[in-house]
Amino acid sequence: MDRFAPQKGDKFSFGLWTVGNTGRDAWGDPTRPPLDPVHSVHRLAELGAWGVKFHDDDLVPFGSSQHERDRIVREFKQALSDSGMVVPMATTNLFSHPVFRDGAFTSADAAVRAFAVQKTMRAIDLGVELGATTYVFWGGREGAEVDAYRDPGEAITRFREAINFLLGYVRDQGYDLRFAIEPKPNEPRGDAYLPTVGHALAFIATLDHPEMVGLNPEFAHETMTGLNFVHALGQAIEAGKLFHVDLNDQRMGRFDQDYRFASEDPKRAFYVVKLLEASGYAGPRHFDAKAYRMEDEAGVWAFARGCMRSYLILKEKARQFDADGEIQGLLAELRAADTAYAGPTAATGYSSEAAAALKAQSFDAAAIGAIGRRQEELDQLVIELLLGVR
Ligand code: GLT
Ligand code: MN
Ligand code: MN
Repeated sequence: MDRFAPQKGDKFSFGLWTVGNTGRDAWGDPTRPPLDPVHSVHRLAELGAWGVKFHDDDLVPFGSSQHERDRIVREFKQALSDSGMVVPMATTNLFSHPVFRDGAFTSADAAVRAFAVQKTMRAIDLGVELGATTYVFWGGREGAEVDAYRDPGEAITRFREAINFLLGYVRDQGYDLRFAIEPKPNEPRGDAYLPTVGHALAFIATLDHPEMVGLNPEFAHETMTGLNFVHALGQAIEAGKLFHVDLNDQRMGRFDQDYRFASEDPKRAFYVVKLLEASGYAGPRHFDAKAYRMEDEAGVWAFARGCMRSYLILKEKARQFDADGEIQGLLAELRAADTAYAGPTAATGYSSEAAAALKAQSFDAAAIGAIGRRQEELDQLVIELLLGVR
């Protein structure tokens, strides 16, 4: 058996918008026809995926009648039950329609803000009807090119109003649903509000029910501007806020490329997988990526298979890292040196006694921490592991 063949237990998921991406970009028309959601569900299930996600409009085209909506939902539910696929997450398209040209929740126009909240309540109903327990908020059009009119602080206030209102709605309906905010620095806006994991974490703490709201960090979004996604992920995990994750790949300083997972920077992807697997994160391993524009439908499925295989290969590499005697020996030596100090520290928590003891402690600054950090050795071992010679 192929040991890198994905299984349902691996919890891999894709968005309808990812495999269904038609290759349209700012300079060119679609290169592939749209995929029928029912077809995508079946193909993903055959490839070993576990879940499928959607924006309201990916499943039920904007402006559909109630009758149309009901037919689409019925057929989609049938496809889910026939294929054994689940819908762990859903979201709202608040960026495609021209009404959102200058924002949705943060639009300066009160009618647009209200419409965005209404659209989201309906989309939440749809997501919950299909089984979603996580709801993603990516503020696609929440941003600006010009700061002459809207006060950026007021935009945050408006964003908070909308999220608080929607938290109230979810509680009122008795839905089992948590929110996950997805930061992004720019694109399609010149600059987006809530641009990074750190900004979003600070925002969450100001909400009415912060315990219901976490993060959906995306590899490409932190990487675009040169931030370290592994560090962003680590901070989200440490804060207990990793509610969902968008995996893909990306080169720094480019537009949001959304490449196949691990295709550009397998080393950083390795650390992402290693961290996720060690963290106890039990949510979807979601690929928010798309096939290259030059591909046809066969290329789309090759892309989807590639995302999942690379994840599993890197998971195997993470296991090797944990089992490698030389690597673990080196780590143990470093740890032994790092934990040898037994004097007063901040780790005990503050007390006036602890403060007095630490103030009085004598340190030989020339001697402590003076060993080489052996990161050259360690990094080379990781590289050799990844290159397959260990
Ligand atoms: C869009 C965006 C993604 C978001 C999706 C959810 S839509 O493709 O680029 O990062 O996760 O709204
Ligand atoms: Mn992206
Ligand atoms: Mn994303």
